[in-house]
Amino acid sequence: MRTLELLQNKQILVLGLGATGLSCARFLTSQKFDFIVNDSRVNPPGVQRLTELNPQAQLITGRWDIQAIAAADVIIASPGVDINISDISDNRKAGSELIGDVELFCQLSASKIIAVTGSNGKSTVVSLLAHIAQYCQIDAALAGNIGVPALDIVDEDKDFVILELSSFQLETMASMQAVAGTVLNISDDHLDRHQTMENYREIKHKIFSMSKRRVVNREEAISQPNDFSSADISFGPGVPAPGQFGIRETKGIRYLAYGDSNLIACDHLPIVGQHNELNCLAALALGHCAHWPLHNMVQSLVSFEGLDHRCKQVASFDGIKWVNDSKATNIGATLAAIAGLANGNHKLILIAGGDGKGADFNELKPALSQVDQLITLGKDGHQIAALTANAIEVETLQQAVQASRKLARPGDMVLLSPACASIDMFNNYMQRGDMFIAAVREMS
Ligand code: UMA
Ligand code: ADP
Repeated sequence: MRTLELLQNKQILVLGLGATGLSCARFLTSQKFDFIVNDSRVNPPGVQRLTELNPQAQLITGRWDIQAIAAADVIIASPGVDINISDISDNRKAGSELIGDVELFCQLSASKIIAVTGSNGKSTVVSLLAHIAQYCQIDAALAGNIGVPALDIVDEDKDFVILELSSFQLETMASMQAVAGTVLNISDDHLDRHQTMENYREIKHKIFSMSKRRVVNREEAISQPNDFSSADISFGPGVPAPGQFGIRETKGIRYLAYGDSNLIACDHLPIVGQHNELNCLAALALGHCAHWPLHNMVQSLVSFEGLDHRCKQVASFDGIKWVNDSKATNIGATLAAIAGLANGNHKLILIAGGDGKGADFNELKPALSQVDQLITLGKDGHQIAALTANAIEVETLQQAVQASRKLARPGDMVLLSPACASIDMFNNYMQRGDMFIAAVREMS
């Protein structure tokens, strides 16, 4: 770990006391820095743990403390805290530093970083990279938006750190120098915070200016840097040019491919759907930029089981398949699930709805023609139901599961892929997915 000038003899303020705030508190305490924590909620989740960690730490809750903000030399904001609100932006003193925990990590860590952002697929790709690293016996750790605050691993001094980065984290970053970075894709998400797609895209694209090699989705213009060129390494669903990653069909079999070489038949991949083929290509391209051995990386793909709550079949009874895609918290993810799972041979029943985070649901409309029955719930369920004539609106997830059971016939598939965040009805997407599984199992 490098030493850090930034924090020496400074007034340090941590905003937010969730996983990130606690991780900052742990780090600052271990390095013997004094600090204040401010959380605008009355009873934030980490109070007890902060007291155990550092009984001297000053905690202010229930409001943003304008005086503490004005006095701070360094403000470390949690990703969920909107740094553009006036309480924060209007009251900072001139010359103060406003950073996130990942920025601090990047200034401290000497590990080589592989950085991944995108609207969808981040957790899948970083977990796949961690799986590949383990298979190839590469010393690597996983951190960031995946759920491990970056500072929690800063003293591990790994050869590689694989960082999952959200737009919220990128917003407060400037000095990362990743060996490779990618924007997997961009679709409407978090516009309640970022306001416009232009702004959201600009924040996502910050990853490119902080990466030595850029891994680019060549099929999606919005994800590409403005100066995208053949010097970049690209991935996409088409046949790859030399030095690029893509898909090639040979004698009726589709393969992941690198330039002229077919690497592995897509049928042999354990995670399904075209979106997961792209995720595999992106992971291979990132690993390749880090000089990981391509042959071993490809071998490792077959043993990657994918993550829970992402297009996973969770039950099959009476000939009906039940698929949990609770992590589909935006329209792009639900579009990918429908594209991957709709199939003229069976009826598809889709359960959707929740908190749409300001998204324009019209983008869902064309894909709904592949859905035989739509069942909606939640805060914005009505908006989704209004897109099609064949929608049923329900109050609870249990009712949605019961209604699906009544409608489904042997051979059909029921897919929970909400296109919305879960916070209007559940603690998080995991709880939503677990409750779906419980309701389905109860019926079986
Ligand atoms: N808080 C306030 N005022 C606010 C908002 C939040 O005081 O207006 C406080 C809350 O009371 C709470 C704390 O801030 O005490 C929570 O901070 P946080 O929302 O930043 O959450 P953390 O627990 O620190 O988790 C964050 C990420 N959360 C968000 O970006 C919302 C986690 O991503 C991440 O795993 C973790 O840091 C470690 O890096 C979660 C997420 O939902 C999974 N990410 C979004 C997504 O994937 O779409 C971006
Ligand atoms: P993130 O970490 O970006 O939220 P996840 O890997 O957790 O991504 O997947 C979130 C949702 O997006 C799931 O519903 C998953 O099926 C879907 N998904 C995964 N990869 C892609 C992709 N490349 N394009 C579109 N949707 C995807």
